[in-house]
Amino acid sequence: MGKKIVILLFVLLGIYFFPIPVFSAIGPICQTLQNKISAAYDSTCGDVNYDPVADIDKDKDVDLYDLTVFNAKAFDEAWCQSRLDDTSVPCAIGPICQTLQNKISAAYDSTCGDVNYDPVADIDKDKDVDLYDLTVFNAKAFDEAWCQSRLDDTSVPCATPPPPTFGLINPLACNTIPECIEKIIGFIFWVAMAIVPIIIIIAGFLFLTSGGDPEKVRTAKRIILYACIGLAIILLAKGIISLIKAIIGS
Ligand SMILES: [Ca+2]
Ligand SMILES: [Ca+2]
Repeated sequence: MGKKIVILLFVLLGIYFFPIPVFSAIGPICQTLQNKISAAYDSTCGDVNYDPVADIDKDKDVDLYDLTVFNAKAFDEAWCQSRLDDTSVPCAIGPICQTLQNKISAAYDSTCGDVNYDPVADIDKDKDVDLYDLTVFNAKAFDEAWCQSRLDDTSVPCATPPPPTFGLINPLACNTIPECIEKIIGFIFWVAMAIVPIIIIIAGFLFLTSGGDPEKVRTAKRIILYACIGLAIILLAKGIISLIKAIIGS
Protein backbone atom coordinates (compact mmCIF):
# COMPACT_ATOMS: atom_id res chain seq x y z
CA MET A 1 0.00 0.00 0.00
CA GLY A 2 2.77 2.50 1.03
CA LYS A 3 4.87 1.44 -1.98
CA LYS A 4 1.92 2.18 -4.36
CA ILE A 5 1.53 5.70 -2.94
CA VAL A 6 5.24 6.40 -3.39
CA ILE A 7 5.08 5.24 -7.07
CA LEU A 8 1.96 7.36 -7.71
CA LEU A 9 3.70 10.37 -6.17
CA PHE A 10 6.73 9.87 -8.46
CA VAL A 11 4.46 9.63 -11.52
CA LEU A 12 2.58 12.80 -10.55
CA LEU A 13 5.87 14.63 -9.90
CA GLY A 14 7.19 13.42 -13.26
CA ILE A 15 4.12 14.73 -15.09
CA TYR A 16 4.37 17.99 -13.17
CA PHE A 17 8.03 18.64 -14.00
CA PHE A 18 8.23 17.19 -17.53
CA PRO A 19 4.85 17.94 -19.07
CA ILE A 20 6.01 19.00 -22.57
CA PRO A 21 6.91 15.63 -24.11
CA VAL A 22 3.54 14.31 -23.05
CA PHE A 23 1.12 17.14 -23.90
CA SER A 24 2.89 19.66 -26.09
CA ALA A 25 4.33 18.30 -29.36
CA ILE A 26 4.54 21.21 -31.84
CA GLY A 27 1.85 20.93 -34.50
CA PRO A 28 2.42 20.96 -38.28
CA ILE A 29 1.18 24.54 -38.74
CA CYS A 30 3.43 25.95 -36.04
CA GLN A 31 6.26 23.80 -37.40
CA THR A 32 5.80 25.51 -40.77
CA LEU A 33 5.93 28.93 -39.11
CA GLN A 34 8.99 27.93 -37.10
CA ASN A 35 10.75 26.84 -40.28
CA LYS A 36 9.97 30.20 -41.85
CA ILE A 37 11.37 32.06 -38.83
CA SER A 38 14.51 29.91 -38.92
CA ALA A 39 15.00 30.55 -42.64
CA ALA A 40 14.46 34.29 -42.27
CA TYR A 41 16.25 34.71 -38.97
CA ASP A 42 18.44 37.80 -38.64
CA SER A 43 17.17 39.34 -41.88
CA THR A 44 15.70 42.76 -42.56
CA CYS A 45 13.61 44.29 -45.32
CA GLY A 46 15.53 43.99 -48.55
CA ASP A 47 17.50 40.90 -47.56
CA VAL A 48 17.01 37.93 -49.85
CA ASN A 49 15.87 35.71 -47.00
CA TYR A 50 13.61 38.28 -45.35
CA ASP A 51 10.07 36.89 -45.07
CA PRO A 52 7.25 39.19 -43.86
CA VAL A 53 5.37 36.14 -42.49
CA ALA A 54 8.32 35.36 -40.23
CA ASP A 55 8.42 38.97 -39.08
CA ILE A 56 5.80 38.34 -36.41
CA ASP A 57 5.71 41.90 -35.05
CA LYS A 58 6.09 43.40 -38.53
CA ASP A 59 8.94 45.67 -37.50
CA LYS A 60 10.92 45.06 -40.72
CA ASP A 61 13.28 42.45 -39.31
CA VAL A 62 13.18 38.87 -38.13
CA ASP A 63 15.02 38.72 -34.84
CA LEU A 64 15.00 37.32 -31.31
CA TYR A 65 11.81 39.19 -30.47
CA ASP A 66 9.88 37.40 -33.25
CA LEU A 67 11.30 34.07 -32.07
CA THR A 68 10.34 34.80 -28.46
CA VAL A 69 6.77 35.68 -29.42
CA PHE A 70 6.60 32.52 -31.51
CA ASN A 71 7.96 30.31 -28.72
CA ALA A 72 5.24 31.57 -26.37
CA LYS A 73 2.61 30.52 -28.92
CA ALA A 74 4.38 27.54 -30.46
CA PHE A 75 1.65 25.09 -29.42
CA ASP A 76 -1.26 27.24 -30.57
CA GLU A 77 -1.99 26.00 -34.06
CA ALA A 78 -4.78 28.55 -34.61
CA TRP A 79 -2.42 31.40 -33.73
CA CYS A 80 0.29 29.98 -35.99
CA GLN A 81 -2.25 29.76 -38.81
CA SER A 82 -3.24 33.41 -38.28
CA ARG A 83 0.45 34.38 -38.59
CA LEU A 84 0.82 32.33 -41.78
CA ASP A 85 -2.29 34.01 -43.17
CA ASP A 86 -0.97 37.50 -42.46
CA THR A 87 1.17 38.09 -45.54
CA SER A 88 1.19 41.88 -45.15
CA VAL A 89 4.60 43.41 -45.85
CA PRO A 90 5.80 46.11 -43.44
CA CYS A 91 8.64 47.19 -45.72
CA ALA A 92 7.95 50.47 -47.51
CA ILE A 93 10.32 51.94 -50.03
CA GLY A 94 11.25 55.55 -49.28
CA PRO A 95 11.02 58.48 -51.73
CA ILE A 96 14.77 58.57 -52.49
CA CYS A 97 14.95 54.84 -53.22
CA GLN A 98 11.75 55.21 -55.24
CA THR A 99 13.49 57.80 -57.42
CA LEU A 100 16.43 55.47 -57.93
CA GLN A 101 14.11 52.56 -58.71
CA ASN A 102 12.34 54.66 -61.34
CA LYS A 103 15.68 55.48 -62.94
CA ILE A 104 16.67 51.80 -63.03
CA SER A 105 13.29 50.90 -64.56
CA ALA A 106 13.64 53.60 -67.22
CA ALA A 107 17.20 52.59 -68.10
CA TYR A 108 16.72 48.84 -67.73
CA ASP A 109 18.42 46.68 -70.37
CA SER A 110 20.41 49.60 -71.82
CA THR A 111 24.13 49.96 -72.41
CA CYS A 112 26.52 52.87 -73.00
CA GLY A 113 25.41 54.78 -76.07
CA ASP A 114 21.74 53.83 -75.81
CA VAL A 115 19.33 56.76 -75.55
CA ASN A 116 17.86 55.49 -72.26
CA TYR A 117 21.19 54.52 -70.68
CA ASP A 118 21.61 56.35 -67.35
CA PRO A 119 24.93 56.12 -65.48
CA VAL A 120 23.12 56.69 -62.18
CA ALA A 121 21.01 53.57 -62.80
CA ASP A 122 24.17 51.61 -63.66
CA ILE A 123 24.82 50.80 -60.00
CA ASP A 124 28.01 48.78 -60.54
CA LYS A 125 29.18 51.12 -63.33
CA ASP A 126 29.85 48.28 -65.75
CA LYS A 127 28.40 50.14 -68.73
CA ASP A 128 24.97 48.52 -68.73
CA VAL A 129 21.82 48.52 -66.61
CA ASP A 130 20.81 44.93 -66.08
CA LEU A 131 19.58 42.36 -63.59
CA TYR A 132 22.72 42.72 -61.51
CA ASP A 133 22.06 46.43 -60.91
CA LEU A 134 18.45 45.64 -60.02
CA THR A 135 19.52 42.88 -57.62
CA VAL A 136 21.99 45.18 -55.86
CA PHE A 137 19.28 47.83 -55.65
CA ASN A 138 16.68 45.44 -54.27
CA ALA A 139 19.04 44.45 -51.45
CA LYS A 140 19.39 48.14 -50.50
CA ALA A 141 15.92 49.37 -51.48
CA PHE A 142 15.07 50.33 -47.89
CA ASP A 143 18.31 52.17 -47.22
CA GLU A 144 17.57 55.79 -48.15
CA ALA A 145 21.13 56.94 -47.39
CA TRP A 146 22.53 54.34 -49.76
CA CYS A 147 20.02 55.29 -52.46
CA GLN A 148 21.04 58.95 -52.07
CA SER A 149 24.71 58.02 -52.46
CA ARG A 150 23.86 56.25 -55.73
CA LEU A 151 21.89 59.27 -56.98
CA ASP A 152 24.84 61.53 -56.09
CA ASP A 153 27.32 59.37 -58.02
CA THR A 154 26.86 60.74 -61.53
CA SER A 155 30.20 59.42 -62.80
CA VAL A 156 29.95 57.92 -66.27
CA PRO A 157 31.75 54.63 -66.88
CA CYS A 158 31.36 54.85 -70.67
CA ALA A 159 34.49 55.65 -72.69
CA THR A 160 34.35 59.05 -74.39
CA PRO A 161 33.78 58.61 -78.12
CA PRO A 162 36.87 59.15 -80.32
CA PRO A 163 37.08 62.54 -82.07
CA PRO A 164 35.28 62.56 -85.41
CA THR A 165 37.53 61.83 -88.37
CA PHE A 166 37.01 62.91 -91.94
CA GLY A 167 37.16 59.79 -94.03
CA LEU A 168 37.35 61.53 -97.40
CA ILE A 169 40.42 63.60 -96.64
CA ASN A 170 42.00 61.30 -94.12
CA PRO A 171 44.82 60.37 -96.56
CA LEU A 172 46.15 63.81 -95.66
CA ALA A 173 46.45 62.57 -92.06
CA CYS A 174 44.46 65.31 -90.36
CA ASN A 175 41.97 65.09 -87.50
CA THR A 176 40.41 68.53 -87.27
CA ILE A 177 38.84 70.70 -89.98
CA PRO A 178 41.38 73.58 -89.66
CA GLU A 179 44.20 71.06 -89.86
CA CYS A 180 42.66 69.53 -92.99
CA ILE A 181 42.21 72.94 -94.64
CA GLU A 182 45.80 73.83 -93.89
CA LYS A 183 47.05 70.57 -95.37
CA ILE A 184 44.92 70.97 -98.51
CA ILE A 185 46.17 74.54 -99.05
CA GLY A 186 49.74 73.39 -98.41
CA PHE A 187 49.27 70.69 -101.04
CA ILE A 188 47.80 73.16 -103.58
CA PHE A 189 50.67 75.58 -102.82
CA TRP A 190 53.34 73.01 -103.72
CA VAL A 191 51.44 71.95 -106.86
CA ALA A 192 51.12 75.61 -107.89
CA MET A 193 54.84 76.18 -107.24
CA ALA A 194 55.55 73.42 -109.74
CA ILE A 195 52.89 74.36 -112.31
CA VAL A 196 53.11 78.20 -112.41
CA PRO A 197 56.68 78.34 -113.84
CA ILE A 198 55.66 75.79 -116.51
CA ILE A 199 52.60 77.92 -117.42
CA ILE A 200 54.78 81.05 -117.62
CA ILE A 201 57.29 79.21 -119.83
CA ILE A 202 54.42 78.08 -122.09
CA ALA A 203 53.07 81.68 -122.20
CA GLY A 204 56.56 82.96 -123.00
CA PHE A 205 56.87 80.40 -125.80
CA LEU A 206 53.46 81.56 -127.18
CA PHE A 207 54.64 85.18 -126.94
CA LEU A 208 57.88 84.45 -128.83
CA THR A 209 56.12 82.44 -131.52
CA SER A 210 53.27 84.93 -131.93
CA GLY A 211 55.02 86.55 -134.87
CA GLY A 212 53.37 89.84 -134.06
CA ASP A 213 49.86 88.32 -134.13
CA PRO A 214 47.99 90.60 -131.63
CA GLU A 215 45.52 87.79 -130.76
CA LYS A 216 48.35 85.39 -129.77
CA VAL A 217 50.12 88.13 -127.80
CA ARG A 218 46.89 88.89 -125.90
CA THR A 219 46.41 85.18 -125.09
CA ALA A 220 49.99 84.88 -123.83
CA LYS A 221 49.56 87.97 -121.65
CA ARG A 222 46.25 86.64 -120.30
CA ILE A 223 47.82 83.26 -119.39
CA ILE A 224 50.62 85.00 -117.49
CA LEU A 225 48.10 87.27 -115.74
CA TYR A 226 45.84 84.38 -114.61
CA ALA A 227 48.81 82.32 -113.46
CA CYS A 228 50.00 85.27 -111.36
CA ILE A 229 46.48 85.85 -109.95
CA GLY A 230 46.18 82.13 -109.04
CA LEU A 231 49.62 82.19 -107.39
CA ALA A 232 48.68 85.35 -105.47
CA ILE A 233 45.46 83.75 -104.18
CA ILE A 234 47.32 80.65 -102.98
CA LEU A 235 50.04 82.74 -101.32
CA LEU A 236 47.34 84.85 -99.70
CA ALA A 237 45.46 81.80 -98.40
CA LYS A 238 48.66 80.37 -96.95
CA GLY A 239 49.46 83.76 -95.44
CA ILE A 240 45.98 84.05 -93.89
CA ILE A 241 46.29 80.62 -92.24
CA SER A 242 49.70 81.55 -90.82
CA LEU A 243 48.22 84.81 -89.60
CA ILE A 244 45.23 83.08 -87.91
CA LYS A 245 47.56 80.55 -86.28
CA ALA A 246 49.76 83.36 -85.00
CA ILE A 247 46.71 85.19 -83.60
CA ILE A 248 45.17 82.19 -81.78
CA GLY A 249 48.67 81.16 -80.75
CA SER A 250 48.54 77.52 -81.78
CA1 LIG B 1 10.32 41.56 -36.24
CA1 LIG C 1 25.51 47.61 -64.46
